Amino acid sequence: MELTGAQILMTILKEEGVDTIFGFPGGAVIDLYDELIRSDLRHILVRHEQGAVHAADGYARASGKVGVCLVTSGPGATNTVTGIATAYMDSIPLVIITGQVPTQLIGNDAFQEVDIVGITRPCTKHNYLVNHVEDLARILKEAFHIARSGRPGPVLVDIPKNIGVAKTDYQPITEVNIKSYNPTYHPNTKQLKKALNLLKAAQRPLIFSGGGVILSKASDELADLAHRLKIPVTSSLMGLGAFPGSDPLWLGMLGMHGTYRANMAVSQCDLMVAVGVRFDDRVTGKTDCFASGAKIIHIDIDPTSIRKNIPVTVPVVGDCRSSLTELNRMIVEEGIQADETTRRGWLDQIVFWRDEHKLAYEQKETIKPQFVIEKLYELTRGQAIVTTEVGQNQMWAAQFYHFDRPQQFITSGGLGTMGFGLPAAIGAQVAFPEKMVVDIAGDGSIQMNIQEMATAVQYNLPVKVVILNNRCLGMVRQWQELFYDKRYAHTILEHAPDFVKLAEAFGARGLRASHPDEVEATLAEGLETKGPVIMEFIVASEECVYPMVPAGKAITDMLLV
Ligand SMILES: Cc1ncc(C[n+]2csc(CCOP(=O)(O)OP(=O)(O)O)c2C)c(N)n1
Repeated sequence: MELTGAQILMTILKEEGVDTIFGFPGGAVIDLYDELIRSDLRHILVRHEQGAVHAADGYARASGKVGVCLVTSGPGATNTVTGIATAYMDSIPLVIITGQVPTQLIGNDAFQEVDIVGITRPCTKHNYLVNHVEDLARILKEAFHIARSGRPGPVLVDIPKNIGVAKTDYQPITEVNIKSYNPTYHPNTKQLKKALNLLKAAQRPLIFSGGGVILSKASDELADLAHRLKIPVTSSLMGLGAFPGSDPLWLGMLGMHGTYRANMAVSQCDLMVAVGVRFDDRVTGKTDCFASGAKIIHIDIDPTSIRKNIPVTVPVVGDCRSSLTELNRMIVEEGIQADETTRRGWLDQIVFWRDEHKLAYEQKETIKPQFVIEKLYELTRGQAIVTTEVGQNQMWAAQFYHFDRPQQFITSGGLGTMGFGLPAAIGAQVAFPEKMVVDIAGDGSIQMNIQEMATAVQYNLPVKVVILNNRCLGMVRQWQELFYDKRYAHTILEHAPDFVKLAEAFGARGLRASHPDEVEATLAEGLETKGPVIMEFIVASEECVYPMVPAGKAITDMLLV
């Protein structure tokens, strides 16, 4: 069958199960868009290409599917870079289609020409420039395969304008085989046996789970391991929700803003089972001191993440879910159980740490941001999909909203991208139109992609934005307060828009609370409103996130309130 490049693109998007794409048109993709309106694919027209990538990313994180976006060449393509890097750092499966100038003009400094393949090489899992229409189908199939398999990630496909209109014979491709790319899903049994022996001998074991557990849908298997052997669980920011926040074995997040008990447990455990993590510096602090008395089992599908930052006793290369399933099977087969007395001692120690330093704040006359999040948790009964911006708002969301299920907490962990939360919330809401989706935001971050309120209103996506307005770039201000003798170099936002009027100008609802006794009613009203809403809370500007481990210090060197 003879098809144009644009028709091949639409055909393959449908074959790959894509129902929605996020994008913004331009000259180089006008032919692709012309074909798109003739297809039954849903297109969400964002207001900035960065928003398109974050929305596709939020859609992918919430649904577990590959997120797709379509943008034009030149500035359209460069505007996607932050979004691509964000997804790359958090291993999120995306396919980004960029338009390119016609093949005969490439290298000519043609209008809106940019070498997006060169620019994104270090922040994509893979990328392609399509030189011949005959290659397009194979490349697109490979792009989806690479994005979603192994350790997922963003893949960019750059399509020159003439390729969109060129015709070729199209034959469906049923199987993708890439010689040099074969991720290891099934773990080595010998390694698992070694891991099992360590588990048998451990007296103070600890599970450290990460984003890989969510990506491989291994939450049930993780809970099975934890419950079977009564092992307490901590996680990275990216792993929140993989293990229920309401489970008695849950310790909270570890690391720079981790709980006291989680960080103490890391320093005192004798075995760490690390699953789907990459030992980021925000987690480990000073690496020499991290779990220094423990043997470490590290399960991960990406062999390059093993022993990258932390020495490991038993590496297990494999998909988290397959590896945990197999490990649990071996535990049952060998009848391994935790020794009651030693385990009780370990769990009692953790309760002692919990009581020694709880996450705490004092709600006095100004609204405390933590109070807003606690109330949000109560009013949404812990069921909302929560996205965040970056900074204190993100850390308080991680600490005070307790996530019980995977894919419920959507945040830019690795890159820490301000402006992520609103478009990501839009993407999550597109994936789940009936669910409550809330972006917990700072007044700084929200201004980075606020234009996407227009997208939310246009498509009637009822996202709720909770702005914790502290009138400053709070997290940087916190570092200046604690480590730079209170020299607040350009972190005070002396002018801000009226967020209520701004919401209204976009055609959304705007609400504001300035006193603690207005918080609950404002949240209730905002959450009950049918369409998109911005709720602004005027919060204490000098509040800091605690515990805090100063950068480069051991994670037991916590500043506490
Ligand atoms: C795009 C981008 N620019 C700069 C930073 C550095 N940064 C990290 S947190 C932060 C402050 C964020 O302020 P705000 O959104 O108001 O949140 P708050 O910390 O006050 O909750 C800044 C500037 C960043 N993470 N991302």
